[in-house]
Amino acid sequence: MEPIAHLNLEDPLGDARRFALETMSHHPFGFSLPQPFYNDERLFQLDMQTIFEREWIFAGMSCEIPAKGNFITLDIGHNPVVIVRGDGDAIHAFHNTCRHRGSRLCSTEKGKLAKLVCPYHQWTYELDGRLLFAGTEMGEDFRLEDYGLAPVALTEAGGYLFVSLAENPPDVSDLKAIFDSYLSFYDMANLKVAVTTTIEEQANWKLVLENNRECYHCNGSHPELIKSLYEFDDTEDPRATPEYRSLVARKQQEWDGLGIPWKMSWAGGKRNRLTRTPLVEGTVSMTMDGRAACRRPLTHQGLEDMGSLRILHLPNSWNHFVGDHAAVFRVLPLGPQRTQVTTKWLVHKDAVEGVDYDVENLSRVWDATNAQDRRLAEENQRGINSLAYRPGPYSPTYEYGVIDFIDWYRTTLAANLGSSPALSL
Ligand code: 3BY
Ligand code: FES
Ligand code: FE
Repeated sequence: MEPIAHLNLEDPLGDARRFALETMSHHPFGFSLPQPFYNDERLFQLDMQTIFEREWIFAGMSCEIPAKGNFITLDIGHNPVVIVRGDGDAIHAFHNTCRHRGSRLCSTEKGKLAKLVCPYHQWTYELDGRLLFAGTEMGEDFRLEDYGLAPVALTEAGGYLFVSLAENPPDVSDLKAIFDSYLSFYDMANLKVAVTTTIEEQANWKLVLENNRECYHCNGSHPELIKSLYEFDDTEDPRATPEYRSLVARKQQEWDGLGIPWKMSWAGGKRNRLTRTPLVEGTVSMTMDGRAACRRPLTHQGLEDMGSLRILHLPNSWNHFVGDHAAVFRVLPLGPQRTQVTTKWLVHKDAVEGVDYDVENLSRVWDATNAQDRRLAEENQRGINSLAYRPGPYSPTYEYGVIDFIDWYRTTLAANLGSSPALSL
């Protein structure tokens, strides 16, 4: 496909780009960002161009499209994307826009179809994107093969689906390796979504991520979550108490004996982190009573106390896998101060609702936690919008995860600004 020409007469983001590069080059390490990064429309657009249209974005799980013709959609800013399973287990991702006059093709979040048929004038595409039918009135020179759907880069890693809108997406081999190895332990092809929630937070996407990257606020804000989750973000948390460290050592020995992977792994610098941490002693799941919410395990092995496998994917996902279910979170920016957060609770596909699990019990802890985090992020945004806001220091021990996220953000922003011909100064 021809590259898309950008209207660049006045270079509307030129100032934003210069501001971002200039500010980032002086920004003190370990401090929150200057105000415009959290609330300005132009810097938001810059984030979309340099991060969300370039990096690998968590889209969904392959178990959501188990059969040929199953699809899911998502919007990355103004870019509707559709992911569909085709022949022979192949998964395809496309820009969800018709090659006739651009209508969006699939308008629901998920579904099943035999072909991709445009609702406007019924141009019809094969599941691999080839245009099959465009009526009989397109003129003699019209060639179906010139109007296939525009592909979007897709990576499947351990049952996760990532898409990148970039022409040359970042290398992803290390991501694939760690996801495939960690998640092979789970029956990923045989999971299903038990329930999904989508909330909109009136806060910049980076505030949603920053809030997730620390548990400084957990004791004060998350009474349900701290019943099962320790405030330590990983097994090397600098604040970890001797009791926690000895619990970690004990559990790791136990997990080694059972063949349950737990080692902390990184990919893409600070982009991905996978690690298993113990749950609060006496609990095996993120539920109100700490007991499993689903009788069917996620693994082939059965229901052991396997703590939580915590998966971080920047810029837009965090995840918890406990023995009986998983909670996967997807963040998509909607505007400078608006962010969509979608949570999916996964269980084994053979688990029967009302018999093996109860949706309310399954989702209660993270439903409450999401609502609490939403209020925190929104209050954070309101205060940042003040004339008096100045970047403030992150705690090196309590907020090292936030420091890592901001460091990833500024490095990625600078690298992508510098490397993109369309965006270079
Ligand atoms: O568990 C999480 O996903 C993050 C880390 C700590 C706070 N927050 C709930
Ligand atoms: Fe899709 Fe016309 S816009 S068929
Ligand atoms: Fe929180």
